[in-house]
Amino acid sequence: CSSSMVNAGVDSGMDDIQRRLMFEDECILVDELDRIVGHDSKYNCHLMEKIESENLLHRAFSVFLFNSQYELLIQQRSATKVTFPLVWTNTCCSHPLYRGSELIEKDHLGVRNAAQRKLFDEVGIKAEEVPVDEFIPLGRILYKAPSDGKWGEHELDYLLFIVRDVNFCPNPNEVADAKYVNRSELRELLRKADANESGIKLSPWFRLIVDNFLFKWWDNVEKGTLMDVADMKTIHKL
Ligand code: DMA
Ligand code: MN
Repeated sequence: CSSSMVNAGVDSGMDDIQRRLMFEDECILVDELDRIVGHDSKYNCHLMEKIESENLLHRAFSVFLFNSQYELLIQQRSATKVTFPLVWTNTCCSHPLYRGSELIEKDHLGVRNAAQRKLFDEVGIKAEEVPVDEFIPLGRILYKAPSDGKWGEHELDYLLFIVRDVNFCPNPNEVADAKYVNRSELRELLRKADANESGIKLSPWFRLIVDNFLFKWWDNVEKGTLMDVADMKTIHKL
């Protein structure tokens, strides 16, 4: 009996690489004030039933990378992603893991280290092209969002902006497509998503960030004044 037979029925259809990450990645559990309260597998942290019954909340990050033309790099998640497959979203999202380098709270270095790691794993951007000091943490949001079936998110999400010209080479297991958009191209994408046109869907966290912050912060990207809008004291409950 092959292992795929053994696994049939239990998360059947889950991509092997994504399944491995579900159990290998140990997420950081936090309370609503972002204080570390423990850790659990990525698998458990994204099961809606567990999120509800154990009130699991984990730490995450969302990177917004702009080029020197002030265009935003966005990606379409691959069909193999367990949560939110094929939706369009910001440059890169994931979780700082429960390990030394990603638990460093000073200057949010743990989250920056995780962002650098995942920009390479997902989008193929080399670490030297995204030095950790270049990430500008702008704020934190707290949100809950169901995905398909039994999966969902309940995250305390760090918003990290970076303005750099980079080379990218998406990992097809993570990313189906990636492209730069200017503000009007993003508005057109939002319109299509709202109109259910061409099957365009957006991730719930990207939509929340776009609707609450992105367009005003885009002005600061252009003016080089992102530091002025950084607020790492507030946790916005969206
Ligand atoms: C999780 O992203 C983080 C946010 C902000 C939604 P993800 O599902 O892409 O995580 P991973 O890349 O680790 O699967
Ligand atoms: Mn998550």
